[in-house]
Amino acid sequence: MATTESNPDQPDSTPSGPDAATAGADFVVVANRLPVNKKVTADGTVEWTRAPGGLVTALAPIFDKTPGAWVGWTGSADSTDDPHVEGIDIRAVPLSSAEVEDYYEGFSNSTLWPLYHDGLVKPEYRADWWDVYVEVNRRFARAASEAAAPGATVWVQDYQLQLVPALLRELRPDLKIGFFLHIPFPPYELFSQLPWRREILTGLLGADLIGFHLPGGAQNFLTLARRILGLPVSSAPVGVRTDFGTVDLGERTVRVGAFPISIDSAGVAAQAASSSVQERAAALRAELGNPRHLLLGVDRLDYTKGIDVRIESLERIFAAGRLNPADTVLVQLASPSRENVESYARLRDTVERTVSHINGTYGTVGSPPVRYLLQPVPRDELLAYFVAADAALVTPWRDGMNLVTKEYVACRPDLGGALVLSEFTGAAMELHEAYLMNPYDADSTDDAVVAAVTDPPEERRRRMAILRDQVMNNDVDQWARSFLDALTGE
Ligand code: ADQ
Repeated sequence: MATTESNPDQPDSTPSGPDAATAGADFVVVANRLPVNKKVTADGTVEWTRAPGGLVTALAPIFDKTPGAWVGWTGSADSTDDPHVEGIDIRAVPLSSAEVEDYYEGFSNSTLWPLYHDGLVKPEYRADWWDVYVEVNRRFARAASEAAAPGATVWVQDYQLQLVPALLRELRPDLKIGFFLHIPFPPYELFSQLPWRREILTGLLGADLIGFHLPGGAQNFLTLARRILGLPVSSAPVGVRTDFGTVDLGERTVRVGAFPISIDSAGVAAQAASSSVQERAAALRAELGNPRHLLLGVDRLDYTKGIDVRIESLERIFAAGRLNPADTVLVQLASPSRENVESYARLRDTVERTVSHINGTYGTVGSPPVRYLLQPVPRDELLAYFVAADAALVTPWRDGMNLVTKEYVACRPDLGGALVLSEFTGAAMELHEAYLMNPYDADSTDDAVVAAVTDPPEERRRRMAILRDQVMNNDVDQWARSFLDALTGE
C-alpha cells in the first residue's frame, strides 16, 4: 500500500514532483467501516475478501473504472491489520479500544444515533466523548488526504464522520468533497439539543454536496444552517435527485439534495430466483409446519426498528381472534448489534421477554407462533425467507430508508407476498402501495398486518406489482451515479 508520510498537523498541500501524478486515487470513499472480511485459514494465513453487499456493491463499477481508495476502520479495536483486496486501495484507520468506546459506542451511537432517530432513547451529551469524536474524525480526514490524488473526488459517509468534510477541506482545498447521511436528519427542535450543533453543521458544510435520503432531511439541514449559523440559504423546495437547495458561504456555495438509497435490485432478484433459494424457501415453509400465514421480520437488533411493535401487534391480533395462532408464524431474524451499548442490551431483554410471553400464551409445545433467531443469517438463507414469507413486517419507529423492504420486494417477481411498512421509514416515501401503518397507532398497525395476509390475492398482487416497478427501476447504481454526477458536475 503506498502511503505518503505527512505531518498530521500541517495542511497537506497538493503533491508535486515526479510521483505526484501517480500518488493517490482519483476516487476515495471514507466510511466508518472498511468493506473487507478477514479469514484466518487453518495454517494461520490471513486472507481478506471484499465484504459483499451495501456500498461496496454500489461503488464496484466506479472502482472498476477509476483507481479508487477506501478509508475506514477494520471493526477490530487495537488492530494493526493492514487489509488488501483486489481492486481497491484499502487505507485502514486504527482505533484503540478506548476510542471505540468514546467515538463509536459513545458519541456516534449513544449521542447522535438516538438524537437523529427522534430521541427514541435519551441522547447522552458528554464532552469527553465529543473530544474523541473530533480526534477520530481528524484521523479519518488525514488518512483521506493522504489517499487522494490532486483534484480527486472524495465521498464521506454517514453520521460517524460529520466533521471530516471541513477537516479534509482544510488539508486539501483542491478536492471535490461529497457527504451522504444514511440515517434521518432531525428538525431544528431536536437537533438544537446538541451542545456541539454549530461544530457539526460547520463540519458538514466543508462538503460541496451534502446528500440525505429524503427532501425532508435536506430541508431540515437548510433550516438549521439558516437559524443556527445565520447563513443565507435558498428557499426553493428540494426534490429527489434533481432540485437542490444551497447554502451560501460567500467564498463558495454548498449544494444540499435528496438521494434515496436502494439495493442491487437485479442482483438480489437473480439470486432469489436461483433454484437453490427457491427450494430452500419451500423447505423452510415445511420446517415451520406449512403455516397458513408466514410473517417475517428482519433487522439489526436496534430499538429504532420496531421489533416490539410487530410482536405486540401480533399478540393483540391473536387476543382479538383476528388471526389464529395455530396457523400463523412470525419468523423474526435479528442480527446482534452494538452489544456494548446499554440501550441495546435493554432492548434485547425486552424483545426476548415479549417473544416468550406471546409463545407462552398462544403457543403449543410443538408450535410456538414466534420463531426468533439472534444471529446473522447467510445471504442465500435470508433470501429464501423473503421468498417464503406471505408478508414482511417492517415496522420501525424511525428509519432513514430501510433496505430490508426493498430486498423483500426484489425477491417477489411472483407478485406473492405483501409489505407492511411503517410511515416513519424513508422507504414509505417511495412505496405508497405498501400496507402503510403508524407504529404509534395500535389499530393502524393491527389493521395493516391483518389486511396484508387476508386481502384478496388480486389486491395483494396489484400492490406488489407497483412496489416492484419502483424497486426494480431505482437501484443502488442509480443512487451512486446520481450523487457523484451531481458532485462532479456531470
Ligand atoms: P441499517 O440500520 O443497518 O442501515 P437496513 O437499511 O435495513 O438498516 O440494512 C440492514 C441490512 O442488514 C440489510 O441488507 C439486511 O438484509 C441485513 N440484515 C439485517 N438483519 C439481518 C440478519 N439477521 N441476517 C442477515 N442480514 C441481515 C442504515 C440506516 C437505514 C438505511 C441504510 C442504508 O439505518 O435506514 O437504509 O443504512 O443507507
